[in-house]
Amino acid sequence: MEKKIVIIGAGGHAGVVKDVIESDGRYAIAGVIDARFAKGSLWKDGIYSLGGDEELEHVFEAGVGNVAIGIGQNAQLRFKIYSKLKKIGFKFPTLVHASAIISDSATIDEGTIIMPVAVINCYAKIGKFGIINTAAIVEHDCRIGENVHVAPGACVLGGVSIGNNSHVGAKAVIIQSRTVGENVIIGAGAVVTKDVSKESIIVGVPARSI
Ligand code: JB2
Repeated sequence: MEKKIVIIGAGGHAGVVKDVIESDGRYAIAGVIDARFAKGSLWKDGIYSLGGDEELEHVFEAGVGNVAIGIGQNAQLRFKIYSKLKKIGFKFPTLVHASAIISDSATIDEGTIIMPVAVINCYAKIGKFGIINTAAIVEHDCRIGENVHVAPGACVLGGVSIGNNSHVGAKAVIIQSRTVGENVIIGAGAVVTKDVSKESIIVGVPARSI
């Protein structure tokens, strides 16, 4: 019997997460949790809303033991939701789209979602509940912390370290062996050539702090 999973959030990112779950093939989607959609209303493609966050404990007690965080845009919110769901007892499977290429020697922690045609090369390590988004590349030996979002088309070259809660913008490039601190935002298209200290926002080519 397929195991059941619930998606938290029902916006744009959740739609891609739905596709990943279906492509991954190990879980049946029980519904979405989002106060924006009334309980019992159709979300999309035969998937219904189970109500808002106040329904989470009932959903868990009803036998839906797995969860996917379907909110992409806000790292703080993702962390808050992760902590709440963890307390209830949900499991956070790693979900991988069938088109992604992942080295056998790479490790990916719980709740991280690997989107279509992403590549994760050898000995890379990726922390909890992150997003490796569409067509992103995480090269060999990278160390990616928890709750990191590598946005579509970004390229993280070999041996890079990225701290918790950081965001690598779409099509950004981080040159090999650089270290990026926690809570950093790297703008879309930036080329990071130097180490980046925590809490910074950096943009441009070559990337500079703003
Ligand atoms: O606390 C919450 C909560 N806060 C917002 N609990 C639950 N269960 N749901 C919450 N939401 C819901 O997340 C909102 O009601 C909304 O439906 C959804 C966020 O949808 P939105 O489309 O605004 O953002 P997103 O995170 O799905 O997608 C953004 O980030 C992605 C990475 C967009 O910028 C996408 O284009 C981008 N690819």
